[in-house]
Amino acid sequence: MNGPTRTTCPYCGVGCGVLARVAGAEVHISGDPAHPANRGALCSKGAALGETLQPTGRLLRPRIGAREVGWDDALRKVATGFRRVIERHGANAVAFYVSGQLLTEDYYVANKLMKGFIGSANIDTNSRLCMSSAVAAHKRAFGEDLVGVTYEDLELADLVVLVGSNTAWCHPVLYQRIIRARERRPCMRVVVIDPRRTPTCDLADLHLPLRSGTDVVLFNGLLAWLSQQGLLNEEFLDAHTRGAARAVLVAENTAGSILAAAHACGVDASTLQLFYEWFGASERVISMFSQGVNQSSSGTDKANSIINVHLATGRIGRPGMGPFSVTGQPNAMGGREVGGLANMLAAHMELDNEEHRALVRQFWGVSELPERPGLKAIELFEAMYDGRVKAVWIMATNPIVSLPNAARAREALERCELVVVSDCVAATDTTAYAHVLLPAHAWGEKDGTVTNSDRHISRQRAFLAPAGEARADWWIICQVARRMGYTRGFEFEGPEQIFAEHAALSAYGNDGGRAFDLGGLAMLSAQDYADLEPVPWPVRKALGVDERPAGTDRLFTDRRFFHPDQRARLVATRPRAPRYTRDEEYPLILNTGRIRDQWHSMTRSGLAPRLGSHLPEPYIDMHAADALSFGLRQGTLVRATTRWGSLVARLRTSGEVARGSIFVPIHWSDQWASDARVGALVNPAADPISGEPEFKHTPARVEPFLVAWYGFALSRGQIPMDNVSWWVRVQGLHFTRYEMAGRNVPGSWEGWVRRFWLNSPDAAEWIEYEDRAAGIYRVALLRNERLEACVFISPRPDLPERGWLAGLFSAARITVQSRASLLSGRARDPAADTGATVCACFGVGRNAIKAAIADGCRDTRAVGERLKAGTNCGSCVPEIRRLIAETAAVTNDVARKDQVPDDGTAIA
Ligand SMILES: Nc1nc2c(c(=O)[nH]1)N[C@H]1C(S)=C(S)[C@@H](COP(=O)(O)OP(=O)(O)OC[C@H]3O[C@@H](n4cnc5c(=O)[nH]c(N)nc54)[C@H](O)[C@@H]3O)O[C@H]1N2
Ligand SMILES: Nc1nc2c(c(=O)[nH]1)N[C@H]1C(S)=C(S)[C@@H](COP(=O)(O)OP(=O)(O)OC[C@H]3O[C@@H](n4cnc5c(=O)[nH]c(N)nc54)[C@H](O)[C@@H]3O)O[C@H]1N2
Ligand code: SF4
Ligand SMILES: [Mo]
Repeated sequence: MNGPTRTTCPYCGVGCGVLARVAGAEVHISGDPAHPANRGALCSKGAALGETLQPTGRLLRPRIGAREVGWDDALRKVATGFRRVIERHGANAVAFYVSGQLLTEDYYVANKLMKGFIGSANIDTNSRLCMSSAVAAHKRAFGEDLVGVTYEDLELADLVVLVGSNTAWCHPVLYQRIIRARERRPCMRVVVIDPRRTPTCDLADLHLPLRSGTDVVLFNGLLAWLSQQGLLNEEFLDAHTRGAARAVLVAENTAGSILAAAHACGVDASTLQLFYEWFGASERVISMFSQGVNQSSSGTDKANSIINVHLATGRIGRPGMGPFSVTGQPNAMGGREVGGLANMLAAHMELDNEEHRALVRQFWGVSELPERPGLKAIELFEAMYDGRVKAVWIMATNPIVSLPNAARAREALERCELVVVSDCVAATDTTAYAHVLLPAHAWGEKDGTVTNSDRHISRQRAFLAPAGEARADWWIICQVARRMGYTRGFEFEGPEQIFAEHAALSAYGNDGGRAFDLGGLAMLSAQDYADLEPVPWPVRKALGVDERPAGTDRLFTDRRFFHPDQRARLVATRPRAPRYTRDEEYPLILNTGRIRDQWHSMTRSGLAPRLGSHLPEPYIDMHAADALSFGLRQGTLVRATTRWGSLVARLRTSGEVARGSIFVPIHWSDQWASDARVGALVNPAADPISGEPEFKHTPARVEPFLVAWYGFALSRGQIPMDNVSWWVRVQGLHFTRYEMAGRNVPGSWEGWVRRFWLNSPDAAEWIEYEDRAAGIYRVALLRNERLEACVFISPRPDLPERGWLAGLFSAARITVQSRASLLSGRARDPAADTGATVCACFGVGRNAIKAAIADGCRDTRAVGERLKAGTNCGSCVPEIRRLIAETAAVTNDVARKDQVPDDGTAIA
């Protein structure tokens, strides 16, 4: 067995270091204790990476249409296709749509090709949907897109404010770092500002469930209050900022008193006052914000209203304080560095800055550069829709799932003359529309760098041979560039050469006026690059002969900002209502976001059985009282509809969602469910400054989706789902699970099952049970004493739990005892049925945890000691705590009439 490869997690922007050890056909994954982001910890997604590396489903060879072709044919097709469109319609008729999941090196050459050589700025990225409001706010406040803090600052803070961030699920290792820090320093307080009561609130001393979209009022109110209390840092404001007086005046005029602000935000005035007082009294404050802030038609103002209160109190550039926009994707930050957004140039230089353009022209050796921004994501798809853009190359993103108004995006691709898609996976909702498909390296094969949320540049290193004929994204781009005739500028032979050029550009003509400077890394040898340790930028060129270039943990320590006058700006922010608000026809607000164990459109995380068991299905989460008033029951199917589209999913009443809104997770595409692409429902409004879509606020309505039967199947083989009205597919260990429902009851269930689903002609053994009058049918299929498949049908959604049955697929043979209980779906020994997974790391189920609690485990520590649950990544601790609280409530015999009965559906 070889030593482990040190690499970086391909999921979230925390950017954890990972050790990957290849042992035969298996890859063992663990956290890298030497990486500053995680110091050895991993969350459930990172820990399950080993389960996602199988070749099943990979795109292995280039394709033109349905035909597999050689690389040369595919590359030539792309190059000539793009050339032809450019010759006929000009450079602005082509576009790239790229992603924060590319490596910096891939991203750099994509940007260079489009802006430097093709001569259009039509390259935009899915970061437009993610970070662009933060980018715009940073530029307004600091003169450059800068995140000043380091993760350590979170641990040093006395007050951590989490705004629009479900940190526990979306940045789990950071969340654990906050928890640990608070254990060490109990004086630390945590405030969560989110309309939902998310699992992140488990840690919160205070939760402000503000009305969706009202963050600017809340922070304007804080600014006004700080000013009234004489808590502004006048010295700092005078010496290092501009715009304070106006910002305060506008804040006072728009937020008014605490009472008025509380009213507008729909929160309790005394709670709001408490938050303001804590903020006022804590010098060391971190305000960490994410998509509840960015993904809004006032996202840029929301972010500036947060930055304002830090500037106004001078709480920036020192340990334990500052505004902190966390990045989502593994290389969202790297993409901003290379200029992957349509309104940036490269290396934090600006398109509309003549001096910057001149520098980049010289550096790239080109005579012209676009002077105006290209099309931003939504505009880009609109331009495809109406024919202005005729050729597009999509890399490492799945827009048919992730764009707002996704049905329109699909039509746009249908209308586009040439759609090229680079992906690692063959079947995605987007690859279905590609004329040319290019197979890219996946994680484990990729080799390059990424930058995480606190500016640490880390290496992703390859430890696997590429699957099939997959190639590096940078290689693919350079090959197309050369075939388009750009023979100079794309001769790179490895990612280290690209990185060196990127680093050199960042230092080119940079006299300190641009913070983004990797001058110290521009001369790395191939070996230095191979060995590169995580380092936070800026990494300036060392001046002394023996000095090694060092990174920079914290920015703004010298109180110098990057506007020409070196002062920061407070931006006067006026609250605006979301673009579309609810009305009689659409009385609810649709909020969308993430769940703990899935990543975006599930092309990777969907493959890992242990990630599929926590929340296996899409759902519509709603307040129990609203459910009652709309006549909907937990566990039944519900259709949610907006002016743009609709979906069908099971109803959940978790208690997390406030009245008047619903929450739907973003992850399910057409590959995994019949009708659950939430992007199809999202309105197309965007922030006027950043162009970031309003993913968190679309007026919606709900109604029952009536079906005649519910069912599920677990099967070793695939089962076609074309004869059902609704389905979801879940990857299990040695089986696939299908949740399904239908509007028509077949004459004979047995006939139906044999004909459509389990048509096995061989000598498999059938065990059946049917209660025709009750509409219940159950069948199990055994082959060589192993469970091959089972199907459960009922007119109601109260089917047996799937956990115990799922475990039978790992059994070498089905014992006589389990045969007897197979069709009941319940183990005879209740302890054998551990229930739906809560702890993904150790595969501990809900029933097992409940049993431990009943047996005397009264806190999460005791549960951890007994079952290990919650002791690895810790992301399930909030859920375990809730189970403990529920059990306590039950044993205290508290009458809980409002509780919706547990109907046995799989959703915990
Ligand atoms: N498990 C998992 N982790 C991920 C990802 C994933 O797919 N799965 N994706 C990664 C990516 S790319 C990103 S961008 C991040 C996103 O990380 P987060 O931003 O933490 O995740 P979201 O669930 O999109 O949204 C955060 C919260 O915003 C709240 N919100 C909605 N409207 C408002 C509002 O008006 N004001 C406020 N204050 N809050 C509001 C929502 O209720 C939600 O809880 O996660 C990253 N990490
Ligand atoms: N409703 C709603 N929609 C949202 C959001 C929301 O909160 N609500 N959030 C938005 C945000 S913040 C984000 S970041 C986006 C994410 O949305 P997407 O970027 O569309 O989501 P992914 O599923 O990550 O898509 C990545 C694709 O690239 C492929 N891929 C992975 N690695 C590589 C690689 O190295 N090379 C190549 N060529 N391909 C690769 C994957 O197989 C997958 O098909 O979703 C946005 N959409
Ligand atoms: S927190 Fe989890 S998903 Fe994010 S980088 Fe770390 S291990 Fe990966
Ligand atoms: Mo994101």
